[in-house]
Amino acid sequence: PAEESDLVVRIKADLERHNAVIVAHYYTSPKIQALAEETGGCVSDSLEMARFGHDHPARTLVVCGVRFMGETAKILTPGKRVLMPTLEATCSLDIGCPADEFSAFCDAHPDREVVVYANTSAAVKARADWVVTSSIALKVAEYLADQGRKILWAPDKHLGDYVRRETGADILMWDGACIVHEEFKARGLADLKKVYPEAAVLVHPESPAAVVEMADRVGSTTQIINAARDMPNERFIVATDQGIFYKLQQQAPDKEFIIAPTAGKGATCRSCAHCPWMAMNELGNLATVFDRADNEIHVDPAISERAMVPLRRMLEFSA
Ligand code: CIZ
Ligand code: SF4
Repeated sequence: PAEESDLVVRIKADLERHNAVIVAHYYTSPKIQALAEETGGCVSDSLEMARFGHDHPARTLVVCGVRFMGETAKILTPGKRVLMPTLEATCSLDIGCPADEFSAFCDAHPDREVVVYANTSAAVKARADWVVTSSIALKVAEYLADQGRKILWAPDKHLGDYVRRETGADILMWDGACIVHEEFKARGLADLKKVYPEAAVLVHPESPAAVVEMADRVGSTTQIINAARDMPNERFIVATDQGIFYKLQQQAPDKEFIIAPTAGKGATCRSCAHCPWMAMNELGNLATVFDRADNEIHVDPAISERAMVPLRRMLEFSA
């Protein structure tokens, strides 16, 4: 539509004028991902978003994703201005892990290395020894287990459970979950596999254990995209946010991708398996991102300085 192309023209001009670049997540809408690519920005997972924002020379980062991603960008590059289409875009993992309660939990278990998922607030990261994303969770847990360290893990219990099963690490778990991935159902997936027995099943480890167990590959968004490109299968059943279909189709245009069922039945679902907070990033609010006063990320300097330690460790560990 004409209106959309007007918005795109305006966003492109504003990016240039403000020496800004878009840093977008795979779960945002195809329009935002395409625009990020066209304008020299990045489309990736939270780990690569952090790295890209840190390394890119632009003075302003426009983070299209959810709030913790904006905060991570600000912490890693305090000298840059970090804007988001809306600061309302949060995450059930972040909401479910308030810093004061989490800090008390850590205080009660001083013998454990504190490992938190990137999907947390700056204040929670400031209490952590390690920050991980799903791309490097296994490696960090293995590294700590090899040294005989016990782990306090937060906030995603499904990812933590998966890491425990795979590494045998001694993990004490916070009780959090992603509202999107938690909805994938093993029963429905079993039914769908009967319809498409030759399809490979790709699963994000924020999903429940019964779904993870049925996977041909378990991995982060980037690992899922790479698997779809590299595996010989022509059809894939994918258990992660539907936003990823943009990249999946781009990287493997001849292959077919089917969303894993979120109901108990085999029927696929087009309106679910999509993060409501990621969906808050739209061309409309992106077009006014430089004009408002309510959408810049600020992080308390003391918290920021402390949170930078485990975040830097994350980037170095995965380098
Ligand atoms: O579920 C999320 O929010 C993910 C997969 C974040 C990330 O690490 O890219
Ligand atoms: Fe959080 Fe899940 Fe949304 Fe990712 S998909 S931002 S983990 S609620």
